[in-house]
Amino acid sequence: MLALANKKPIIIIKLGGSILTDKNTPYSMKNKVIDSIVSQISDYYHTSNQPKLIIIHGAGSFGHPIANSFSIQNGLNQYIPNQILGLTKTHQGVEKLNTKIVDGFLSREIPVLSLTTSSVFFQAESFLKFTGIDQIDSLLELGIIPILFGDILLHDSKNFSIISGDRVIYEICKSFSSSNNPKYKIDKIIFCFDQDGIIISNTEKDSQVIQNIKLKDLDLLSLKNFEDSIDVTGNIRGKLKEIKKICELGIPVQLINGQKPNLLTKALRDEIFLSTRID
Ligand code: IP8
Repeated sequence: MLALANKKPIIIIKLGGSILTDKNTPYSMKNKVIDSIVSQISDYYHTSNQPKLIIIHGAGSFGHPIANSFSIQNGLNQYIPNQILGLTKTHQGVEKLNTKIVDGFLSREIPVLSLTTSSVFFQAESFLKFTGIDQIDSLLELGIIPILFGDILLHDSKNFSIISGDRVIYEICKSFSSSNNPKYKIDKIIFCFDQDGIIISNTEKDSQVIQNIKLKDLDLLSLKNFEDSIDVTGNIRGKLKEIKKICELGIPVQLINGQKPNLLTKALRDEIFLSTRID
């Protein structure tokens, strides 16, 4: 087996739905932000072949409002009219956002390929099955950036729910951290969202970005409330739950404002700027 030092580094980038879309207006893209993010990643890809990248994006207004209107996150409910059609429309919404992102990279000559999350994840009775790690491995070996996304999740016994992009990241990290995966190690995860980092509020009026925090102190934070948009995977609190699990694997996490120009480039190059680092 390769020693840890010989493993090739990977950075995972999460593109939050809040930066790609206007979460409160169904099916609305933030084209300027998408272009900026795609061009920063493309420049990085052209100028550095290490670390390798994996991209995961959220659903934003292409997934959350429709999922919520058919209560997809809560599973099969025979009293909700057309719920099964809503399930398929939820998936197709996220596919549309995915196509926009993939097309952006291809038009800049960057080889990316999306793996449909609902085809490589399946909820078995007592555990979540993930069958995509060999495909991700092959894509990375070929110099292709794999892209996955938050999606619907099929269950056994005729049911379904939603899987968030954050959970997808955790499962990929878990697979790469296991001893069966000798080739790669995840260096860090960059979460791009619409705030400068985790914002804590000391008082009603006074709030600040917390810049460095240890995993063990995460639960002590008094978070500023941002529960203002429809989010079937739990807003910042839901995300922090998955982030905590990722940090428990020993992988550092950085939360950055993906709407501000060039911050993703800075994060990829490990430059210092206002953001939250958790380790
Ligand atoms: O935006 C949610 O993924 P997230 C996926 O990463 C759907 O939380 C379909 C709502």
